[in-house]
Amino acid sequence: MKEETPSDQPMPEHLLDIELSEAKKVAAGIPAVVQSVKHIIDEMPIRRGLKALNSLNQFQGVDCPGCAWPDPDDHRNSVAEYCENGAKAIAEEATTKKVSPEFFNSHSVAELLSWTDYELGKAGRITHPMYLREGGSHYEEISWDNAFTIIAKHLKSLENPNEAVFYTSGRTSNEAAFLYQLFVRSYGTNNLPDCSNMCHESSGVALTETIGIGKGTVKLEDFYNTDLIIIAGQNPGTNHPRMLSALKKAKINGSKIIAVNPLKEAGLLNFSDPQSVKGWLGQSTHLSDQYLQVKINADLFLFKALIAFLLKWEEEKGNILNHNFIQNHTHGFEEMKQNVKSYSIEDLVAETGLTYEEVEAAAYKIAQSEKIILCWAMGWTQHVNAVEVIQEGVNLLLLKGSIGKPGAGLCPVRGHSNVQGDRTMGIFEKPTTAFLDRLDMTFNKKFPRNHGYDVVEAIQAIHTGKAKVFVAMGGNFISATPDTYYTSQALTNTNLTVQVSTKLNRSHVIHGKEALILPSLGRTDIDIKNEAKQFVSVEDSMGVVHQSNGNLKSLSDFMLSEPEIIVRMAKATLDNSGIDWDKYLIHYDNIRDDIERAIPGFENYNERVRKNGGFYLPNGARINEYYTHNRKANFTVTIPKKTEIEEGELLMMTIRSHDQFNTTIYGLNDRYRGVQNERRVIFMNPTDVRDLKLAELECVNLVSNYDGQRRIVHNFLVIPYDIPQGCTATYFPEANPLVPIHLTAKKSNTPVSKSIKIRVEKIV
Ligand SMILES: Nc1nc2c(c(=O)[nH]1)N[C@H]1C(S)=C(S)[C@@H](COP(=O)(O)OP(=O)(O)OC[C@H]3O[C@@H](n4cnc5c(=O)[nH]c(N)nc54)[C@H](O)[C@@H]3O)O[C@H]1N2
Ligand SMILES: Nc1nc2c(c(=O)[nH]1)N[C@H]1C(S)=C(S)[C@@H](COP(=O)(O)OP(=O)(O)OC[C@H]3O[C@@H](n4cnc5c(=O)[nH]c(N)nc54)[C@H](O)[C@@H]3O)O[C@H]1N2
Ligand SMILES: [Mo]
Repeated sequence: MKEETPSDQPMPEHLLDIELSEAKKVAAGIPAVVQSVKHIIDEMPIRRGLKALNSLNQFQGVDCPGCAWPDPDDHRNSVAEYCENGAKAIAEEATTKKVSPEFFNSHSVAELLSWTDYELGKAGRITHPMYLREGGSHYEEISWDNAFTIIAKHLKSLENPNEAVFYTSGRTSNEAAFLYQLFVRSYGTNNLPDCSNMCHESSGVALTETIGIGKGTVKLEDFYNTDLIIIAGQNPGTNHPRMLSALKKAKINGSKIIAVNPLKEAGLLNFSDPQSVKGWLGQSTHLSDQYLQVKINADLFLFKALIAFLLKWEEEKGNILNHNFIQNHTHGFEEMKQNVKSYSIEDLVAETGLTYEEVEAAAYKIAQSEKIILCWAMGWTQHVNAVEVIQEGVNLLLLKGSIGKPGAGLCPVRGHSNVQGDRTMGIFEKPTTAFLDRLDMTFNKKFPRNHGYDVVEAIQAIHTGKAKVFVAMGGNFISATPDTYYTSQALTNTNLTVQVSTKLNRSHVIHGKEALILPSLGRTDIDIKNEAKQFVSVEDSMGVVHQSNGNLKSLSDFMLSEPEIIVRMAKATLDNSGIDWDKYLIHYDNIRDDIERAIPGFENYNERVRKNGGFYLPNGARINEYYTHNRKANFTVTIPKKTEIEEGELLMMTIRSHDQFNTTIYGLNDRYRGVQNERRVIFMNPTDVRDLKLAELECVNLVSNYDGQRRIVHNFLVIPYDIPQGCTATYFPEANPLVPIHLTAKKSNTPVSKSIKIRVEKIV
């Protein structure tokens, strides 16, 4: 067996300041308002905070960088069209704390490496471009021109453009994303991995195969006119809090809700609306009518069982399935039916950790509903069989004809605020021929055809020396990716790492031989070009494209907008691209004009994006047009497999606490789950705690063991918790070193961050 991997995050000293309390049963309410205000005043003068918050999600305001949940089409609250975690996202970005050249002067890279992600992020906004020379101990200030010269020198010196990798995180605007892919493809590669590869890639693959579009099919208004909402593998109370307002409205209009989750998440139980008088009085709306506390990654068994009930009742009494829809719009019904019937319901249910009666009751609610919305997020996308799980969900909706009509449909709830838009703009390592053909026509060029690396392939390519330069448009690659030790070995091998960033993070201190940090304006910052205020645009989780207008003066004159950084990088690197890069910085309308020419659905972009609320992109499945190979919505035959667990092993999911945005740690509390002051924790079933002879708050090491490689993280505190036996939860990114690089979802290659086999080791 290979030796242990020294890949832990630095160990905080405060480990034993932890406080536990009862897990909450109601989300939001007054505590959410209090927290919003607290996070803002910790970071900036209150006037600046109010200015940012008051414009958040308003028609001509800032699009919240918090998540991709859509804004209401019709009505916006004139105050507070945002949530607690939106306020935290604003506090984080609009902070007046500065990471200046003096900061880097007084803290060496080696010292910063000993800071936790939380401490790094809290240092403030990066104000100047910084350069770390080969062998250097400190980042030094550098001019923008010199920074671009260094990038160009490295990119031009590669033997082959495929030796460079260009990552994107999901906050990048449509305008910046379009320019970025244009630059990268003009340079000569499709190496455009993005955070989607670790996020909803499985949804994109599953949906493209079955309904011909890699996006969801619902609009927000569908929530207000539906019979049943199923929310599986998603924690909206923390990660999409504004969804709770939509759920509340759905409930008032008579919809039922079924939650499918190993944890009893507060935001799926009850919602106390801080924007209503009742909420202020402490009254709340009960959300889930049924809570299926399923075992980790047993959803495929569960959904097969639900379908088996529907098929059984259809045979017994009829009137359960939508035969018209199945006949007119789908393909593969008989095969799917025969497959499901080959399993016994009892056997399927036995794998879920639920009782027969519970599953039957859920199936009954489904049978009775004509309009169903299915929502899911990372609890479904980050398993080996993620694509199949989602496709089984699609099967269920197809049986009920719950796609392509109002009040029903598929709703993969996206993460980053513009992750969906970035894909639409061509941030994709596997672009379609249709996309490239149209890009060729628009620019009268021939762009490269061979597919590039996704996130996992990129890490492997860098590790083996096939890729040598790494550029990131936002994000925090080292903390977001799996197998932290392996990935850090890879990154430190590169000739150059370039991070376009707003805040300091671990990817700045785990770097290539040379490294650049390029500070960019964020969503909240005013962006002026040619004396005119510019806006950018984004696409939300439901395919609405709309503007985002920053309204705060930036902290430093040395930050550049992402479009400007990309244009200047392109001009420094490309000798004869034949593209008029300068025009894009005269006015961003010029970028949008080229997007309109290159990408379908953006007709009259500049005009339509200026309308309040923006515009919807075309979505075939929403109107029963399926752009699949057979022009039908396709049923899928899936084969559920049990995760083989050995004696003493437990299954671990890595999840988000209430005080973080991905790798950005806002604070050390997870209020709804009743954990204060600590993130190095493992939630365990009390019986497992007892069987393993552990005690509450005992400090343990966590070990995973794949292919003879022992991976370990140290010093986690045990929290007995209401979670099914055999299942555990830790926070992302602290547990990422345990996720092996090669353990990825079939077809989507997404790291399996939600079902890792681990052992809990006592510290002796
Ligand atoms: N405040 C805040 N907002 C965010 C983010 C953030 O970090 N903070 N991140 C953004 C991003 S990029 C994304 S992708 C989304 C993520 O949003 P979520 O997907 O809600 O995020 P996770 O915390 O990963 O939660 C996964 C949920 O799935 C459940 N789960 C895990 N495994 C399984 C399983 O096998 N079956 C079932 N049924 N459930 C399971 C977990 O218990 C948890 O409730 O949120 C976005 N919004
Ligand atoms: N174990 C485990 N791993 C996971 C997950 C999990 O659930 N479990 N979730 C995965 C998911 S769903 C995702 S989406 C990824 C997230 O992966 P990433 O998107 O790479 O990570 P973030 O933490 O969102 O990136 C935060 C950094 O982005 C920069 N930033 C913020 N705003 C801007 C901006 O406007 N412009 C620029 N240029 N930079 C900006 C800041 O410097 C900040 O430090 O992580 C994945 N990793
Ligand atoms: Mo995500």
